[in-house]
Order: sequence, then C-alpha cells, then structure tokens
Amino acid sequence: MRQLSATLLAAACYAGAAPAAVMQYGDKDVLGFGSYPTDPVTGATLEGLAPGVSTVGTYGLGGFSHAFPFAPDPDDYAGTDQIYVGSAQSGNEDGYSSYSGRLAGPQVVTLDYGSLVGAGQQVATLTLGIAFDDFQFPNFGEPYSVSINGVADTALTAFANSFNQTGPRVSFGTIGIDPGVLTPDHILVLAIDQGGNGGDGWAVDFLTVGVTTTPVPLPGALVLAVSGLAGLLGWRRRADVGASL
Ligand SMILES: [Ca+2]
Ligand SMILES: [Ca+2]
Repeated sequence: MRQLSATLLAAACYAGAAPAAVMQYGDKDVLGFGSYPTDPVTGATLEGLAPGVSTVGTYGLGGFSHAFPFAPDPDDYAGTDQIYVGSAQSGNEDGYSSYSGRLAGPQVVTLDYGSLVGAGQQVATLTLGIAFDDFQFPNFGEPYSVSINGVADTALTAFANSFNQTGPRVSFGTIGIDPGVLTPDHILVLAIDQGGNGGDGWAVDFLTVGVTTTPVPLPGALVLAVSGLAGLLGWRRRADVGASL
C-alpha cells in the first residue's frame, strides 16, 4: 500500500523538467542562393514566448538581400523556397508577382512538433519562427493574413505586415502562438495569404517551432484518491507508533 501510495504521490507531485526544444523545418539557404553571413536566428527568441509576443533576428524587419527569382529544390521542405502571391491576384507590385513559377496562395506549411512533447507532458508555450522573404506591406499596402490551424492570428498577421523588405530580402522573426489553437496531434498548420490585389509576392526560407512543456494535470478524482491514501498512511503510521509505545 505504501509503495502504491508513493508512486501515486510521485505522479501527483511530478514537477517535470519543463523541457524546451526547438525544431527547424526547411534549410537556411537564403531561398537556395547559399548561406547567410550571420545565422539569421541570432538575436531572436526561439522558445518560451507568450502569445502575441514577437522578436526579430539579426536582419531586423528589412532583411538580408539576395537574387531572384528562385524555385524550390525537390528535397526542400514543402512550402519553403517557393514564391507565392495572393489567392486572388489581380495586380503586380513586384518582381515575384510576375515570376512564372509563382503559386497562388494560401501558402500552407504543416509543422509536426510531436517529438518535442514528451509522454505525460503538454504544451505550455509554442514559439513559431518564420524566415519571412519579400514581405512589403508597408510599401505596397497589400495586406497579409495569417492563420494557425484555421484560426486567424491577429498578432501574427500584424507581425507579417510589419516587415518592410524593399526588394528580395529575407529576415527571421518569432512569435508566441496561443496554446488554445493547438491540436492534440501536435501538428501546426500555418497558412499565409494576401488580400488587396495579391500582387506583393513572398516566400519563406525556413521555419522553427520551439516548445516548452508542463506535466499533464491529473484528473481531480485521482488527486482526491492520492490525498485519501496519503491521509490513510499517516493515520496508520500514527497508529503503529501508538501501538509500539
Ligand atoms: Ca514582395
Ligand atoms: Ca530554404
């Protein structure tokens, strides 16, 4: 009985290591043109951000300049290194939007972060990192819209619309995602589209997901049972002591 109780108490009181880890999806290859002089995630917070809180890496909101156009390699992560335009394109604001290899939005990227969530753990925070490329809302005024798992994310949308990459430029930023929109399968579906005339083309070089976790709470009934067992053990211990006197 004591051993069982100790096991249950250990489970009930398990604080967990609150592990944190980061996964990268796609390669940091400047949309296929090579390598960055400085790791673009430098200075950005990759894990632990509260919902709506954002950071930018070393290339800021302006980005690192590169050539264009480009197309994904066969082994590129699906959705990366690919030029997109709005789902209802009716104009052309930049070179990307005229490139023959462009795809109509929404850009959908599926990110499985299940390996970051251990058994008995649940997601406490999820930090999404995106290497934004050629996002030019401040210049052209064609608004981006971003959703997570089908739910519009106003903070992430505002973040995407804050990049002012005047030309083919890429920079990395991160933002905290509301855990309430996450799904039990630990698969995040990012969708980026653009309104207006849809003619401000864009791409994503790579992405990251950083997760911190906490133990899954025990059901209330089990907590009560553990408390009851602990009380019973205490009563028996007191009774044993009394009997030995
Ligand atoms: Ca653009
Ligand atoms: Ca890439």
